[in-house]
Amino acid sequence: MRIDTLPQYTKLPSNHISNCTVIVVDVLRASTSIITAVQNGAQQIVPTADAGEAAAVVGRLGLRDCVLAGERGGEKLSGFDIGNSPSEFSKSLVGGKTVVISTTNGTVAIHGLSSAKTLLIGGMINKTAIAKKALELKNDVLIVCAGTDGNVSADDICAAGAIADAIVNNSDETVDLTDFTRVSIALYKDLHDERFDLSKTRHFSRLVELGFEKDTELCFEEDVTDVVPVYANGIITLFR
Ligand code: 3SL
Ligand code: MG
Repeated sequence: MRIDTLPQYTKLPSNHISNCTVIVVDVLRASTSIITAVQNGAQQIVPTADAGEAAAVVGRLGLRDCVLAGERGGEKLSGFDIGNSPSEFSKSLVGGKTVVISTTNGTVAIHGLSSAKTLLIGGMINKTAIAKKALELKNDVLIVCAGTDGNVSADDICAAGAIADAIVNNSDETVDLTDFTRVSIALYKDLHDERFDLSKTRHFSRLVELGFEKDTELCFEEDVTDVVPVYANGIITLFR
């Protein structure tokens, strides 16, 4: 098995990913919110790239069974039920419901990677569970960091490294790692051993400025859940 890592989301030709397990990582915060929503019993999650489309989907499905979630610039979109803080996707709110979500980078990346053989949503909170699932699937893995506003985001690189490290640690066979995957594992280990200060990085510090410090802590908790969300046919559900 080979693990490659893309530092930031960019459109890829379908044939590049049609035989791969792709893991999308937007650790701050879309991936973590989506994993939390699935963990808390959301029946399905509909990610949309566009905020207007999200509202239209809710209109079509009927408001009573839907939760409309999303952000732009980190802040809740006007008229939406909730923003993009993982803690907002509580059991009492999302249990048994359809969550329609639109975020600046994460949901755009999920859409753009839909031609993957299998498309999984990863973060720190499910790093070992997703690593084991990727090993079960036996295909080459491409970890795609969503990035922030078209830039590389160190938070995503650390989480990608955490997932790649978990794959290596749970594999019985030698795993072939590309150079950037090795870089991401090294950054994750530096974060883990407090040699790298993520709080100084751009997206992390912006979220703290906006008052979302608690989210940055939640998003970097490791192995909180075994839930692995999968995206297929326009919806995210629990991978079984
Ligand atoms: O870009 C995204 O998809 C969001 O996760 C960004 S934020 O953390 O909600 O600002
Ligand atoms: Mg992000």
